[in-house]
Amino acid sequence: MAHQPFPRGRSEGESQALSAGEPIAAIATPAGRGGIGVVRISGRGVREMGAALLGALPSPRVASLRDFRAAHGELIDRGLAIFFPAPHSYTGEDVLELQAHGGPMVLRQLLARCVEAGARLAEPGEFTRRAFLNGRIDLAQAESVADLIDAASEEAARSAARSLAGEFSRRVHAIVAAMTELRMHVEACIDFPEEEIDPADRAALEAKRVALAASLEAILDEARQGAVLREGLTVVLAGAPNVGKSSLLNRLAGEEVAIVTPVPGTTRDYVRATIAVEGVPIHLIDTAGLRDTEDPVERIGVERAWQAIASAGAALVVESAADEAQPVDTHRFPAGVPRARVVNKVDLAPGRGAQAVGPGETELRVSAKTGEGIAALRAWLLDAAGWRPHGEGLFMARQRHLDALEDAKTHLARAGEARQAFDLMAEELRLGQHSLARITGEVSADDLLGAIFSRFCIGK
Ligand SMILES: Nc1nc2c(ncn2[C@@H]2O[C@H](COP(=O)(O)OP(=O)(O)OP(=O)(O)O)[C@@H](O)[C@H]2O)c(=O)[nH]1
Ligand SMILES: [Mg+2]
Repeated sequence: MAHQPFPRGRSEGESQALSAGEPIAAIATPAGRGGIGVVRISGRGVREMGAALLGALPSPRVASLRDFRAAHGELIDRGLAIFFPAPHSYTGEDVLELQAHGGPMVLRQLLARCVEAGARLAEPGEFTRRAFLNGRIDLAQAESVADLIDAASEEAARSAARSLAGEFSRRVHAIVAAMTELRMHVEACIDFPEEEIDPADRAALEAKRVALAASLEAILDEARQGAVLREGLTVVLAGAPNVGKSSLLNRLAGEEVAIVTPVPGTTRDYVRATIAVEGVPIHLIDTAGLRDTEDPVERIGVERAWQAIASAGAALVVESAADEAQPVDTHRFPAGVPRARVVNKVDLAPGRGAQAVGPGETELRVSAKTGEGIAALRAWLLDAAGWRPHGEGLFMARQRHLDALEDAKTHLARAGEARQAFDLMAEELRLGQHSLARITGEVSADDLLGAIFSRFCIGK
């Protein structure tokens, strides 16, 4: 776990909760049976509870084999107990971890024993929330705990781990420091009449501002890429019946997700599958073939297909090289959404289907049957997601972080426009700093914290 590199997180109304340090307990391992299961307690009175449960409190940070006993002395289990005295613990409070056998009954009894001894059940994310409130980690790091747990690909896990280690926060802090310096420089100018300010000084100020804007843009770019890794892209497969949309979905997913038959109108509902392309989650939606039909069920399917098209982040407009062209009304596709013409079944008609490609339109020739062209299709999907291959790791950023960085960028640009009005410039810089401070949680509102931590799992 990271040391304490940053000022401690604070928010109005939180200070009581912090000083209270009510003891909380939770099963920290997932539900179900496993080799081991962990019950964790944190807060006031942990020492006494530990002594009652274990006979005596183990030495700090030493894994000690102990009997875990019920109130009346009966044995619940035998396992390892580790005591982490405050402030050197996950939450910054006294923490006791009990590693028992991972059976639901054992863990439930242990948890009940902790509650009986005075702890209350922890809310989702409450341990991590305390870690934040006690300054063990900042808000961006706390969020990356959840991201690391939820990571769906190695790349996502790596970037979450980097954020958790504080790399993202350090970069944000470096920018805040540069902004503070610039602001001091600007404020020093406020008291002088315009004509007394040395033009060289004025140029130095502008150079600093431009350099700052560049580093802000760089971190924003990395954060955007991190967000791609986290959110991915939703892509709809659309086109006339029987062109091979479902076959393409199955080919991309590597398994038979959707039903494929030679009968036009096979797919009537949407079928979803999420694939990872270089770690980027691509959420594919296969839809009913677009055509006018009397069949009431298929009709609903076609309506749903149009809904999926309207909300997707990118579209693959599939047609068949082997069949008569069945044009799809691409005017009904939302403008500005990346779109590719995918000519499928090229194994049947290698030469056919090639058409003049309009500006900004991509044509991909593929075969769901043989796999031809699928690599290029995957590459197109990555590109549409906004992904660029990176040598270095990224930060696992959330929309909240991107918004704050964008805000800071806007204020910095406005500071540039303020030109000689130094007081306006200083104010914009102050607002920019404030936006950045929201990322690490140095200024944060209670409702924001509630929104962030409530999405955690219990015991974290
Ligand atoms: N030879 C060849 N046949 C294909 C290819 N892709 C799909 N097919 C065949 O085309 C037929 C229709 O495929 P589907 O994947 O069900 O087509 P669809 O676009 O999902 O059709 P609907 O759900 O009815 O809209 C099936 O018989 C597939 O086996 C391909 O690349 N090559
Ligand atoms: Mg289908």
